[in-house]
Amino acid sequence: MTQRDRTPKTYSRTPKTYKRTPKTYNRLTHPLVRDKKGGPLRRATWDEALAKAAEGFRHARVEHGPDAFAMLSCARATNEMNYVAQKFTRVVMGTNNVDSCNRTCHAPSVAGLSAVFGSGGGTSSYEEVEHTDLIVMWGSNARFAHPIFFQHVLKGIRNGARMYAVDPRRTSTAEWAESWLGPNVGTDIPLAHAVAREIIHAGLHNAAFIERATSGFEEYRALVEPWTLSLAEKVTGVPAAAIRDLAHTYARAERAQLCWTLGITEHHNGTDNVRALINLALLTGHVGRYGAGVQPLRGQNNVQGGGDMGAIPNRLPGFQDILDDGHRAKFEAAWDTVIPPKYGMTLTDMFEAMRPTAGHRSLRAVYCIGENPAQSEADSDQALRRLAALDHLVVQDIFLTKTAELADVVLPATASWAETDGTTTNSERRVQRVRAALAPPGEAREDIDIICEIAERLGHAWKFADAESVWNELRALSPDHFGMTYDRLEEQQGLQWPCPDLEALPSSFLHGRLWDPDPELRGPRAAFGLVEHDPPVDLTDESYPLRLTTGRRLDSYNTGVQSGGFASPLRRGEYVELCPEDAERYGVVVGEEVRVASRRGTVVAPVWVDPGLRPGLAFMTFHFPDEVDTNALTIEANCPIAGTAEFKASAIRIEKIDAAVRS
Ligand SMILES: Nc1nc2c(c(=O)[nH]1)N[C@H]1C(S)=C(S)[C@@H](COP(=O)(O)OP(=O)(O)OC[C@H]3O[C@@H](n4cnc5c(=O)[nH]c(N)nc54)[C@H](O)[C@@H]3O)O[C@H]1N2
Ligand SMILES: Nc1nc2c(c(=O)[nH]1)N[C@H]1C(S)=C(S)[C@@H](COP(=O)(O)OP(=O)(O)OC[C@H]3O[C@@H](n4cnc5c(=O)[nH]c(N)nc54)[C@H](O)[C@@H]3O)O[C@H]1N2
Ligand SMILES: [Mo]
Repeated sequence: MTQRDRTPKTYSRTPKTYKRTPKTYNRLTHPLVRDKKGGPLRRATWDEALAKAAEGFRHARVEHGPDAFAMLSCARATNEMNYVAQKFTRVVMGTNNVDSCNRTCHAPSVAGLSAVFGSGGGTSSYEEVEHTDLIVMWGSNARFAHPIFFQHVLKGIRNGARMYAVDPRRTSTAEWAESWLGPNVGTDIPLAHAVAREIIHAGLHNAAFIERATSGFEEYRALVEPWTLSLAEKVTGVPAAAIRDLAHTYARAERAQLCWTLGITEHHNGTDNVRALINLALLTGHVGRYGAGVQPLRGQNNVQGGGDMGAIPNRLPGFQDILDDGHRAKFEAAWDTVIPPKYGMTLTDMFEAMRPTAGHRSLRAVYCIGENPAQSEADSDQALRRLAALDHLVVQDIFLTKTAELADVVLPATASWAETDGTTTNSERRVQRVRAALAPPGEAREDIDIICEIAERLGHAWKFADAESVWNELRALSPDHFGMTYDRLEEQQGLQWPCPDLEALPSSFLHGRLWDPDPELRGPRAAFGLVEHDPPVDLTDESYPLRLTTGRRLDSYNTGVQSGGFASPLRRGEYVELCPEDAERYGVVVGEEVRVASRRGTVVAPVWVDPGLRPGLAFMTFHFPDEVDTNALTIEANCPIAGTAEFKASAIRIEKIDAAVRS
């Protein structure tokens, strides 16, 4: 293992000094309303809560126009619920302002893949990593964050595949890799460009594929030419020999899977990072064949499906462009409405439009279904202030989140998992059925029913007998989903899109067309992305000398609402993780509380020591924001193409808390 000279990982037990008690979340069992801003939330009947929710939305639309409204749709809920949520936004409220947490994670993957291949899905299936020769996990800790996918990876390794990991931290995933490359945070473009240059100089690129199926190769060759192995070593910190080895191994592999996640996307230039990786697949022809492909592993159980259902500001259901007159006309006829011929606001735009100081606070009313932006947005203090300043905030959730605590109306929903019928779509584009097995707690109601009740109060009586009738409305409007009836989904244990045919089974991988000898059937060329290195926005300096990167642990989930509330022997709570050298340098020990400061905020967190980190690099999760609000530290520097924030790169300092001051 390259860069593996560091001492092996040791996990000490949770130190006794960790005294913070977990906040407990109980399921929401009845609606809540707030009579006036600043007042308390009180119990209400469904009728009262729904009427108040609807009246606030009506008021915003009448007083400030359709774009004063925005919907945050739930990436954990079903496809059917996401379809209804975007329909509510477009038909009832007359705007395309609908988005979800896809914006905070894989929007750059969707933007990058769409720009190159015309569609935003990962190109391969899970089973293909079992039948490939090389798996590269780039900026992805799948062992922790995608344990089911990782089972397929392990099977692939058992079948003889090699695995490489590219991550600044020697993660649990890297432990399984044959080779670990540890670049400095935010240097993936130089690393990818150096890999490309080495492949070209060694004559290992796939000239026939490049000639037939791609465009922009000569410009790309010129762009990567300065990135020699030694320059790349200097910028990325990865030894030249390891870069050379990755280049040769990737180019020589018969079939290779390039998988990435947030280590690539959560940067101010996330889409450029994605393009830099796709370039490598184009250069070697590792795409459009069984076992070879590019795969962003999506985050939430249905974040792929939410986007496919049109719960994004630029696409109608079935990934159909809103700016296309023909697509709009089809939906306008089906829904008897007029769809604004412009893209709506992304989640990032929404927070900008909420700014109370902006003079024209253009966004006034938000319907937030199953998202917790008060704790998941970068620079969370700012996000909280903006949410609190809205005229009307309706939160529909299964728990009373920090976001719900700010709401004017709180609506208790059923959980998509085990309490709801419908479908969800995973990272390999596979649509699968979910079924209600448990009764909802208290008065909680299904997400779809609640949205339809509000729609009805605003003059749109939609009659959906069940989830299947929503799905059939979608199927009639989305050619990619037309062939997936509930009966077939049941029979086949799920189907992958595109599935336009009621009989034929869909292909497990995308873009096989690129290999077709017939230029007509081959379709548009895949373009190399001419992207340049651009280091993180939040620079380290004398005052903020440490690079903080944030991410996940196996035992907890996102803002912790669904995983953090119970005391479990597994629960470690939040720490600021440092390498042994830095712990020694700052004179701090495991369990000792320290002040962690960035240019945006300060938190107090106990120290953890992880030899998988290197000097100058610190790590925190965002799983326990009620105890340590990590996002008070992160920077809201967004990718201009996808709107994703640079959660992966903040500059911080660690301060010892003087024992005398503390007591
Ligand atoms: N257990 C668990 N599983 C989850 C979740 C959870 O909260 N808990 N959340 C789900 C969600 S929403 C998502 S989006 C996925 C996310 O899944 P992942 O993206 O795998 O998770 P992260 O830990 O956020 O980030 C992955 C890695 O990026 C690395 N990284 C940081 N900066 C850089 C960089 O500049 N370059 C490179 N190459 N790597 C870098 C980090 O060290 C980290 O190991 O996980 C999903 N699965
Ligand atoms: N520092 C830092 N911050 C990050 C990230 C990072 O890596 N570092 N990652 C970002 C990423 S990738 C993501 S995806 C976001 C996640 O950000 P959010 O989506 O805001 O956070 P979650 O904790 O996943 O919130 C999920 C909510 O959905 C509710 N819910 C679950 N199921 C249902 C259902 O069926 N119906 C309804 N109505 N509600 C339901 C839960 O109760 C919970 O309140 O965080 C982002 N923030
Ligand atoms: Mo995510």
